[in-house]
Amino acid sequence: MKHPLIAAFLLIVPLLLPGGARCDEKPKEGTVYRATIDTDEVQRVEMVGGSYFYKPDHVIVKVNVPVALTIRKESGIVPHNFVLKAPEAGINLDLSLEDDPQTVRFTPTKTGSYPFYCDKKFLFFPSHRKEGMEGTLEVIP
Ligand SMILES: [Cu+2]
Repeated sequence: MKHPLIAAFLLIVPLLLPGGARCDEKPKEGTVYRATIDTDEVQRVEMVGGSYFYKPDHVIVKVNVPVALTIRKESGIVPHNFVLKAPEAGINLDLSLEDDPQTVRFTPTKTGSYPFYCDKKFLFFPSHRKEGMEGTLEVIP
């Protein structure tokens, strides 16, 4: 028979699983968003991150046109972030997502496909990125 402490631990672990109750919010398939250039020459993108997704998770923008990315976190206690490291394209983003939207600005200087992801990880569980919290910024001519 199991030690009572182990039994208690096994009971508690599911309660601590990040986002367990919110899995249904994850889109079944990826979503693509193709940015348009506003009259002020800015490409505006809105995004939500949560357990374990970004929506949209495939964003298409034009090269050498400023991007204003407004991103927020789905409600809940699980922390998430947004990491996009593409120094070759002039992009270096690493921000903690908040419930309130925040806007970051950057200008992609090189065409290509660049991954973004959440690098949060809870104890011995797989990283959020491994759980599917990643996407692609596609920079087109
Ligand atoms: Cu995350």
